[in-house]
Amino acid sequence: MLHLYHALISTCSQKVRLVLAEKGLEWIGTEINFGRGDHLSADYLKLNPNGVVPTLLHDDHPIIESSVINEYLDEAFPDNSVRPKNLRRLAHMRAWRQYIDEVPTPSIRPISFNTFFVPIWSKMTEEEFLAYTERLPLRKHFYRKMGRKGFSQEEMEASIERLNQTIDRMEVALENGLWIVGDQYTLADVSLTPTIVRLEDCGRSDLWDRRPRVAGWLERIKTRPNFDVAYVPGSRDLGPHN
Ligand SMILES: N[C@@H](CCC(=O)N[C@@H](CS)C(=O)NCC(=O)O)C(=O)O
Repeated sequence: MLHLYHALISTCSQKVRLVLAEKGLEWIGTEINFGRGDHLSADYLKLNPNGVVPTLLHDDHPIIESSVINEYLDEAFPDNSVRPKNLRRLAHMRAWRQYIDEVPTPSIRPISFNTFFVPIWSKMTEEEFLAYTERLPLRKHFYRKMGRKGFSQEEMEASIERLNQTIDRMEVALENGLWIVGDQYTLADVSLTPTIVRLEDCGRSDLWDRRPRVAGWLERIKTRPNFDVAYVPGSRDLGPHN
């Protein structure tokens, strides 16, 4: 049995929902409400000591880290594979995945956080905000750097610069096929999807105005059957969440 702890708007959860949908797997979900602090409850921290989503339970065994979960799912349920069989292509896909985890995934956070979450934190007092961040196992310093008012213009620009690099690399990669590592839809495409969709939701689709292959890739991504299954209503809501 597959049980996913996730949040609709969480890009890391979207990655896993894309793979579950691509592989046609049945699962049950528990939605984590960040505003209520579900991710910091003692019970949830036993499953995921980092206090973040997603967490997958497979027959009650917890698996954490969205990229690890996605590889696990592809190994445990090999039908409709999202990884190349060829070892060199597999290494190439993993190099992409590593780059995505290191560069665009953290770079989308300042943009995402300023758009989605600052409206919530700006309502807290400084003491409430500091008390909240004190409880975060993984991100205390990241949140304090951000502060209640959000990331600075300088941080936002640095993030956009890194995301521009990613989009340039995608444009080059897509010269060789419909998908990032060739003609097979893989975990590289999955890992990039939530970041690119989030950029679009934050009003930054101008970043691929002059990257036609990336624009075409995004259209293909959105018409794949797994997309609407993973992006259930609410997954792209820009309003403040609690
Ligand atoms: N490396 C982790 C990161 C997970 C992560 O950062 N999840 C975010 C949502 S996308 C979260 O739970 N954030 C809660 C917080 O910032 O307190 C993964 O890929 O699973």
